[in-house]
Amino acid sequence: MEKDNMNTQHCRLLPPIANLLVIVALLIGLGGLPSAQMPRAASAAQPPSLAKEPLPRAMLFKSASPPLTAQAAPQALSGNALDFDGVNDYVNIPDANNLDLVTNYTLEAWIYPRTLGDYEGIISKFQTDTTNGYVLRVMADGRIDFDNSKTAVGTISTQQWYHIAAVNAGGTRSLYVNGLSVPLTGTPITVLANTDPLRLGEDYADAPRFFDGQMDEVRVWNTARAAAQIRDNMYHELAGSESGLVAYYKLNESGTTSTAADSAGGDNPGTLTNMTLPGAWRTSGAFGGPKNALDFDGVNDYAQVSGGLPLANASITVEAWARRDTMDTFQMIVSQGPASSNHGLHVGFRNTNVFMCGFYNNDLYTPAFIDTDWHH
Ligand SMILES: [Ca+2]
Ligand SMILES: [Ca+2]
Ligand SMILES: [Ca+2]
Ligand SMILES: [Ca+2]
Repeated sequence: MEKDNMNTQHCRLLPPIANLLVIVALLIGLGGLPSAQMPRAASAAQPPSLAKEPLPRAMLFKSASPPLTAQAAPQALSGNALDFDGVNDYVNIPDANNLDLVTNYTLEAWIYPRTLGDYEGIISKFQTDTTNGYVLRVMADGRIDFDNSKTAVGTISTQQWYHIAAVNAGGTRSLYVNGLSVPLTGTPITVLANTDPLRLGEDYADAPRFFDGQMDEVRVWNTARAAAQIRDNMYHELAGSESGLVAYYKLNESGTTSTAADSAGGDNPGTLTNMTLPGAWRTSGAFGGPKNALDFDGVNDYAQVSGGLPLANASITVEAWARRDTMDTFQMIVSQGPASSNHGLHVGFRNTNVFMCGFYNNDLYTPAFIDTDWHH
C-alpha cells in the first residue's frame, strides 16, 4: 500500500448511533470530500494514533433519540397506505378456497395504530361465531393476538409503524415484530376452513372490533415463512409472484378508488367499506421502522471486505451509525492498512472516549463522548 495522503481531514460525529455494539450502515465513498474545515495536523513522531488537535465543538452534533426508533415520516418506497377510522372501516375480501388456510400460513402487515382497543382486527377470517378462521389482532394493552395466542403486554404502542408477521407452522405459532421473534402465550384456536370473508381492519362482524390507524403491505401466504424470509422482505414491495403468496395488498391506490388490488394473482381484490375517500389513502410511513444492525462482541468480531479500498492520495468519506456497549476502550468502526505512519486508516473511539479518524500516527479527534448513545 502506498503512502496514504490526504490534503484535509475532518472527523465529525453527527446525530442519531461495545465492544462496538452495532454498526447500522457503512459507506466509504471516494472523491467526495467537501471543502476544508480543519487543517491537517502536523505529523510528528509520537505514540500511535495520538492526535494533535481536537475538533472545535461546533462541529459536533448529538441527537436525543437513536436512529432505530420507528418513524412516521413518509417513505416513498412503500407508496400509499390505507387509513382505517376505527369506527366502521374495513376492507372486505370474499371467501375463496385459496384463502382457507388451516395448517401452514403466514400473515404479514405494516401497521400504525392510532389508538389500541381489544381484539381490533388487522387480518381476520373469523367473522362469525364458531367459524374459527385465522386472525391477527391488536389489544388495548399493546398485546398482539394471533389465533388467540398473545404476546406480552406492551409489545406495541400507538403512533408508530410496526411490521407484524404471524406464522403457523403445522400448529406451532410464531410472531415477529419488526423482524424479531416475540413469545406467544395461550393455546391457539383450531383454525378451520370456512365461508367467512377475509377482512382487513375488522374482526368478528357479529360484534365488530375495528382497527384504528393505518395499514400497508398486507400479505397472506399459504406457507410458514422462515424468520430470515420475513426479515429479508419486510422493507420492500414484492413482485407478487413469490411462491406461496396467495393475497397481497400493496395499498398503493389513491383518490376515490374503492378497490384494494390483489397483487398476487389479482383473484382476491378487496372492497373498501365505510371508508371516506379520497382521505383514506395516505402517503405511507411503512418501511420506516427499525432496521437490522450488526452486533459486534468487542472480543474478536469483525467483518472484512476483501481487497480493501484504494485510499492513497484519495479523498474519502467514511459514514456509519454506531453505538458502543461500553466506554473507556479502543473501539474501531472502520480500519484498513498496517500500523505504520500515514498508513492504517482508523475511525472509531479511543479509550479516552474521544472519537478519532485519520491515518496511523496522524489523526484527528473530538472531545470525549461520555455516553453509549447512537451516533452517526
Ligand atoms: Ca403501500
Ligand atoms: Ca371457504
Ligand atoms: Ca390472490
Ligand atoms: Ca367510516
